[in-house]
Amino acid sequence: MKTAYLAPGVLLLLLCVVAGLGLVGCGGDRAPVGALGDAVSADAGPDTAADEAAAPTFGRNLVKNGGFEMDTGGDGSADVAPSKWTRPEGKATVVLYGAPGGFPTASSPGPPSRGNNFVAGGNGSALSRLYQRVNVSWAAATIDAGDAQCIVAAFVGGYGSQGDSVAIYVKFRDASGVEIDGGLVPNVTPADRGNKTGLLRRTWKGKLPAGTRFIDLNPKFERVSGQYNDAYLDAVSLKLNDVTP
Ligand SMILES: [Ca+2]
Repeated sequence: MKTAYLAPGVLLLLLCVVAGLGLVGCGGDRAPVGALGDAVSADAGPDTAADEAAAPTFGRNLVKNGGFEMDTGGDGSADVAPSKWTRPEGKATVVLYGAPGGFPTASSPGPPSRGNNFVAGGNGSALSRLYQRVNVSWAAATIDAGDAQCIVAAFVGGYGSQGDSVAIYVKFRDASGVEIDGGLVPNVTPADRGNKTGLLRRTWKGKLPAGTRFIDLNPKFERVSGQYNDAYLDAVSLKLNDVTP
């Protein structure tokens, strides 16, 4: 299921598309970030019921089941929908690290605290999407003052030299649900991974536009080769920081 020829032209096209998309963000940069509570260890752990019940605050991961640990991961062929996410398209599925067939293992490049599971684009799904809406109205005063920084991070990756990849489209919406701006957590190419199976960290950060009340996360898994969509995702986090001068 993992053998197919990836035309170099296809890969180049993908790179161009991603580069182009990067130009339409809302001014946020995608440089590595290390300050402002963006430590890797703080956003890559397994989720718990206590995590979910806690009130949202600045500096805290606001994504539910961002580590995909709420369900029992399958072997990749079994369809396991991730809790707290909807699937507008395709069948992205929860998979165990180390599942047979060449999936990422506990020792592949990936989150330092990866838990048991990640999500793959799924069997027979050329295009898979996940969706989760995060309510940030609790931070309205800081957002409307222009002092709320948003950081979205995830580990994204793929299989060997194959070009299947996932990027996260981020949409900022006002109280009426109207999209007012957006950002992109970029994908990882086979070249980025050194043609090795695994996941690398990608981030997007920027200030939220005044009026933002909801942030939509839309991971998009795109298959380039083979029958199986080997775009991999784990450790999704979204944090707000109060950067009031
Ligand atoms: Ca995980």
